[in-house]
Amino acid sequence: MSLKNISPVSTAAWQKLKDHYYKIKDTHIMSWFEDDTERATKMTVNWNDFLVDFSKNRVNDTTWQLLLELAQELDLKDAIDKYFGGDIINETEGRAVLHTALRAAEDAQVYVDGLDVIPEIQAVKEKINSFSESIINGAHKGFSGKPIDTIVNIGIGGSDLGPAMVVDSLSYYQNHLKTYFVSNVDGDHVSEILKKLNPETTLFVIVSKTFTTQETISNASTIRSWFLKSASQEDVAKHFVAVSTNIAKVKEFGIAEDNIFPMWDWVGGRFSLWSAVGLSISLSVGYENFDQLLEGAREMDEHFKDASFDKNIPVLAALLSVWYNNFFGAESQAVIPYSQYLSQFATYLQQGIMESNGKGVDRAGNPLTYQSGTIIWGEPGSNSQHAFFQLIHQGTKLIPADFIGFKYSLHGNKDHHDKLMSNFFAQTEALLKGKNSDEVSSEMTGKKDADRILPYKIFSGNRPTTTYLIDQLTPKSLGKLIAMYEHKIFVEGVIWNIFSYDQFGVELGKQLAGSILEEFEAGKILKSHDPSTSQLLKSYINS
Ligand code: G6Q
Repeated sequence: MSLKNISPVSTAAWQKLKDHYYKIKDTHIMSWFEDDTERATKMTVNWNDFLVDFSKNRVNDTTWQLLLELAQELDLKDAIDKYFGGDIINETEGRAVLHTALRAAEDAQVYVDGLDVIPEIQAVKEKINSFSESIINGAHKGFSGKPIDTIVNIGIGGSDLGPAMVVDSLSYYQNHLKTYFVSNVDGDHVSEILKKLNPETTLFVIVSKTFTTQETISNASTIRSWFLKSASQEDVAKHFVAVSTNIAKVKEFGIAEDNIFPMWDWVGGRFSLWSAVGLSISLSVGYENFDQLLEGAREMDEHFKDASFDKNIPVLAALLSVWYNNFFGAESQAVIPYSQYLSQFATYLQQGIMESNGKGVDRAGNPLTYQSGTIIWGEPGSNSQHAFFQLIHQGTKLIPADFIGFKYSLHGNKDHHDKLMSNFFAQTEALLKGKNSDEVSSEMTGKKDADRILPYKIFSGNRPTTTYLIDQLTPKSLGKLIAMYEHKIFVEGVIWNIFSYDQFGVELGKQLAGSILEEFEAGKILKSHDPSTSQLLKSYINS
């Protein structure tokens, strides 16, 4: 069954939220803390090794109650059942959305078209396990008899961002293999990586669900030609494997069936790192750690499915996001991990969040009359404090931010970790409380130009943050965190009454690029273009 089609703006809760917004829009969060000494504990969810503190947000008890009413009126519960149950909720592409099945328990049953998909998932996992083991322990040899020491993932979008982010985030757990990612069709990208490689000891993992993606096939072909300069066609089997649903195309490329790791059309690219798309993760950190990542995601799936909405982390996070997006008119949200390991986390989330919910038509086919989507951005702290934090603290825009930090560092340098975490806590406190003119003027007493400078030194505060305090960055906790954002995306899509799992918005540019490439091949302009593009194409063709 498909998702229900209910416009959020037609609900009673939406109207109540509008009225409520006008009542509380200027209230300072600090005044709510003063009125309610229990606020911090009441608005915190302690779950597993996660402490999620929502209390530094521009919400009071009534806001939460109305947001939860909105979720009820839109029948979020029914949507969650359909999501996990394998219903065709990706209606515009006629597919189920079952990345959750990839991390379901071995004895679970998940049906697609009447077929339980868990046994096939388990079979692919076993293949990932044994293949990873043979590469890591050196049993698998390259064409000259040497063990593999380098992995290159060739893919783009969902076939690159997830594995690249996880491998980087888990680099503490990385084994002796070196891992590179080639994605951009920019030939300089692949050339720079090739400079570092020895064909005798490198394994190439071509990841493409469709196996028709221009960037990936171009990079894979360039790499295969480079490889064949030192090796023969039979050696390809020892050095190239593929992850795809398109077995025929992979074979046509010259990869043996044994070297293909299947995936399924019910796994969306941007949610596919849990499938064989994550092969480079398993190779880099070992299958056990890959399995722990999946286990963490499964625990978050269970929390999302089972916890009541008022204690449900992804539900609360999504409701807050809607609150800021649709009532406060916030355009963007920042994600600031206080861990250098998570430096690619916001980039990864950009695809998941913006490709899923950057939609302008509702589930009835009508243009939206309200905002959807959120612009996501961020960089690790403390670096970002010295970069864009000024705008968050004193700029004119409202930027709700997620702060993600860990109680224990991985290398155990307590001195550094305390410094890092003191910044982590200080920033959210500063964003909350700000600094008023009395505080500034007492600090500036007797200083030259004190009166003139005073307004520039005031911080209004009341800038919302949610704190995710997690015990430690492990494969399991990372799995939980990624799955949390996946479910947040889902809930937001349900509320906005949109289809989150297609991505037609990336098609038009691809089509036009194809026809422009034909013009380059012909050496002249063949089609009609707008005047600006014509001028630019002429300049390029004549260069
Ligand atoms: C993600 C998108 C997109 C996709 C890439 C790569 O949800 O579908 O980013 O992952 O375009 O596609 P292939 O895996 O088919 O090469």
